[in-house]
Amino acid sequence: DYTPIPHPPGVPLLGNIFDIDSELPMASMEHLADTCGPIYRLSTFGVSRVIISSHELVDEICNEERFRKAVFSGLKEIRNGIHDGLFTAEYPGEENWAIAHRVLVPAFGPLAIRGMFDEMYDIATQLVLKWARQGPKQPLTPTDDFTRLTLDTIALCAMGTRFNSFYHEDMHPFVGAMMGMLRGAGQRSRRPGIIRDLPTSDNTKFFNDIAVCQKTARDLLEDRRKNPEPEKKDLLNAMVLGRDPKTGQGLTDDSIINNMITFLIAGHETTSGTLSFLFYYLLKTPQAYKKAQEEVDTVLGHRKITVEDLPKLSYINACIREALRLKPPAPGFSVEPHPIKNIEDPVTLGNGKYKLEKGEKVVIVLSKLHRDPAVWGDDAEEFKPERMLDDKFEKYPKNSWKPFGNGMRGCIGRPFAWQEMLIVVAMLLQNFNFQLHDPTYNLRIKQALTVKPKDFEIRATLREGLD
Ligand code: MNH
Repeated sequence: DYTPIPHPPGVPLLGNIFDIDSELPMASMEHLADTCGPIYRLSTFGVSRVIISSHELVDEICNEERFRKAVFSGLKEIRNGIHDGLFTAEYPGEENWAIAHRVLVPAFGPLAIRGMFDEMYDIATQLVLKWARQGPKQPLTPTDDFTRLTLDTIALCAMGTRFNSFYHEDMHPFVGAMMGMLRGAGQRSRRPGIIRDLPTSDNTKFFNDIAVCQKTARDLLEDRRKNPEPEKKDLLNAMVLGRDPKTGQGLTDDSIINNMITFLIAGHETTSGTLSFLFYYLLKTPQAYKKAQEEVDTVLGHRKITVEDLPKLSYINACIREALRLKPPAPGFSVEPHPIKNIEDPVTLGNGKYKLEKGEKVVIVLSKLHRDPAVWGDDAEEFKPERMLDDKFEKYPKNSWKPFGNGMRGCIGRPFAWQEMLIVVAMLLQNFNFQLHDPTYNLRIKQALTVKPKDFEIRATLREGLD
């Protein structure tokens, strides 16, 4: 006997579409968790999935013997553009995932990331200069500028190309096409299947945007092959020159192109969202802001940041972890029963308590997991970086903090993003004093593939005595 999984009633045929705000689907899933509990079922257009949000349940689906990443909804649509690239590959099944994973793991390792310090620093100085020039009265839109920062950084480090986003109001054509592709993927995932196959102008634009991304990436690859730069340690070289230690194979051109675009997609919004949320929380939590700035002043003083400084920024490190806990920019991920290893029939959750229907996927709502009082206590809603200092952080139960996803399909770019964020946060706090443009601003969210603050504006005053 199984316990029934709560299921908001919905309407015939369309199911729960009116329970989900199409602009803010994740917020709807969070609210439904408040009324339905840590596990519930939603169906739309005849497809149902199970939404979970307690640590106990998430811990269960993190078992990679039983579950694997599910590529569906928005991710399935993005697959039209990046196919079996790392982020959207169906694995097991698509062997290109395993080959690219083995080739790229060292390229994203600590040593390789250290080698990218100068390039990350270069882009961060462009942001500092821009804000310095705006002066203290000008409202700044950190979310847009952090997106310029993360795009330019990943483009430079991944493909050795400069978008120079700080020097243009309008986007580089590749960026425009990539954003169009992400927007299109989101829209398409909220429509019934038959509409996706019609030659509507939206669909035509979606596939045009994909073609532009693919063409730009292919040109960059061909350029690198014609003009090799063997001493360059970027991700493109890692993919062009790298050989799979297991099979000896190199990556195919298609796989390189898919992964180049993948890094841009996976690597920019998440990092810029984290930085934006972090500044929001710092500005709303003056004592944490003060500690973070004091740390920068102690570690750096007035001198230029170096790669050796990064491990000393332990409070800022904790601030980033805490921002990722409260507002994970990739607000969820999905799994399904492992097609080979999981031989349960039926598949269950809650230690046999709940039964999944055949083919049902499971969606993890991270912001709820990250507030589970069983792990985080009664002050789970508060921004308290102290709880994320190393000695405490290491003691939280396994699978209670998952902003980077799970297991072998977890984020490969984590050390990259982490270094990039430490550098820019330290440089900004070193050079500026910040305040909210509107002191009464409270966090509002906009959602695409990821979530970001909406209408978040700050002002930046250059600090005395710093050049
Ligand atoms: Mn990243 C996978 C979050 C930065 C490249 N990333 C994931 C997943 C999450 C995630 C969650 C798992 C998604 C899923 O299960 O469907 N990523 C983040 C966050 C940041 C981030 C919160 C920044 C903060 N990611 C980056 C950066 C890059 C990158 C930077 C590239 C330079 N991420 C990836 C890739 C994958 C991924 C590639 C897919 C890994 C795989 O499945 O093999």
